[in-house]
Amino acid sequence: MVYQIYPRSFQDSNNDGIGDLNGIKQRLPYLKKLGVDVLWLNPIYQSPDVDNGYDIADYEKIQPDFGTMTDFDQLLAAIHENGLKLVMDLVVNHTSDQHKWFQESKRSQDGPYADYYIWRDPVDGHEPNNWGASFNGSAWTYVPERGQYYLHLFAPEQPDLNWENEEVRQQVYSLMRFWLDKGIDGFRMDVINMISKVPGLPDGPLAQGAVYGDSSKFTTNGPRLNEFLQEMNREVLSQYDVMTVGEMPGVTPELAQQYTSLAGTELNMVFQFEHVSLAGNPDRRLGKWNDQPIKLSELKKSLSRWQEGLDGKGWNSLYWNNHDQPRAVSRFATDDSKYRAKAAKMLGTTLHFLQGTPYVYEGEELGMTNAHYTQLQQYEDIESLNAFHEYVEKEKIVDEQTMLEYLAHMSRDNARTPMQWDDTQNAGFSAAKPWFALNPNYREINAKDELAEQDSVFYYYQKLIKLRHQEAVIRYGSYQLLDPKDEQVFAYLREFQGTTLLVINNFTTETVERDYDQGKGKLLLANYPAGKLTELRPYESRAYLL
Ligand code: TEU
Ligand code: CA
Repeated sequence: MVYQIYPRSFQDSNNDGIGDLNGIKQRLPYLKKLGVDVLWLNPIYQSPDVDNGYDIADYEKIQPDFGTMTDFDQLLAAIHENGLKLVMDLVVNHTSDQHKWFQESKRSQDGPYADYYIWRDPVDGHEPNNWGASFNGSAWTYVPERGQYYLHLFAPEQPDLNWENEEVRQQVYSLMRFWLDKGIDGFRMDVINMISKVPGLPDGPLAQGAVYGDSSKFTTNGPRLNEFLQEMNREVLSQYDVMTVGEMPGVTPELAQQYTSLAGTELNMVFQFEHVSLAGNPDRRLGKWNDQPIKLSELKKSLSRWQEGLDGKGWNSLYWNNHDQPRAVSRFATDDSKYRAKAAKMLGTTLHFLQGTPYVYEGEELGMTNAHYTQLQQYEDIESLNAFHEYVEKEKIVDEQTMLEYLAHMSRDNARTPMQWDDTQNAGFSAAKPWFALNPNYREINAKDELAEQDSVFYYYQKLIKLRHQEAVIRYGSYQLLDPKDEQVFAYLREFQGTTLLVINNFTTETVERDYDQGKGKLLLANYPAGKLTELRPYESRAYLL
């Protein structure tokens, strides 16, 4: 399994309020104890931090806040000494506007970097097309020096690289080799299915009343994507013993079969977005911003589609959480203190017994929750702040209170509060004021308490991770969903070489009766002490080997 670290929020070692590489090194014993195989770090490269490191100014330098290249080399060595592996974030759909390639590119229409980005002439004095950017506003920004617009699918400070340019691709391969030659063990590739755009860059469909068109049809899974990934694999990845996971908004199981095919010519796995996009706003202009619960039958349908779609053909990555998603226990179950720990274990069971590689995001193994902020000033993330300004203040399509509720439910900042190590000041994250406020519940939810309590979420995750290493049926078994329409229980079977695993999860605060013939099995794991065979208590979770 892979454990994701958001370096800014994990552990501060020099008390400047910002997590850093030495902090990660100090916490390796904790990660070892959990049973982690691989660590994935969010970007640690030099960056003006408009989007917390997803805007890279120099791919071969460490962001000074996080430490030095020597700190990095020592961290990597320590990770390997502990028998763990390290995967780095590769952000090459776009760079920072402060990157020297862009600084040169924006100067004039000729010169060695002129064609490194996607530049277009104005059309009738306007943007070249109607595309909106992910963090609101137009996807185009005008540069008077060139008399042209450049494309940025995210913030204006994140110009998209022009992958049609062979030299750009070679530059990317070269920076990949720089890190691989240091001995890292793979890459998580940021929005890697957005690198090939449909030629002509046609206008996108407009939702009712929307200001900008939706570019996704023309910017995800584009015509040259397979070709680019195969080239990258041939020239770089296949020369090393590494793992890869491509982040891919809008990917389908059919496409993921190609990208993660067992033939191994592109990537090992992808992050798909289906199960974290199930509840959108009925007003399509508001996109992901909503405060609705997810219907269990839909969640089951979506996860099952991926389980079946990739079985024997590709490989799934399994996640509830990452740095872009609200906390799973708050979103898919409950963070009410009465049930929180049970619910966190139940979600862990549901995910970890599926086929694929599980990803655990820092603090998920403690059952950390959403921050429940109520004021705009408490937010920091560019996506959240821009959305509020756009929809509440500019377009006036939602009122302030409602939008604050949407932020509390969906903001990426819910995932980015500092790690809760103990109940001392600043939760043991730092002696200084943290760069971003702690979730005030760190006195009740923290690693120190959980390590001292045998029945904690932490030790439950430890068991889940261990069981996957022990039981082949968890790793390789085929998958069958039971009772697809059941809105309370998520139950499924896995089967491998004559062994069957039955997994039962109550997603509600009610006690329900269910009979799956569990009496015939041997209990493998449960989040409650033994009870009545067919009775499932609130958020109860059980796994049996039949
Ligand atoms: O996210 C890609 C992505 O699709 C985003 O739109 C993300 O889903 C969004 O935050 C959720 O609404 C990646 C990174 O994970 C994210 O942190 C970056 O901001 C983004 O790319 C740009 O690099
Ligand atoms: Ca620090």
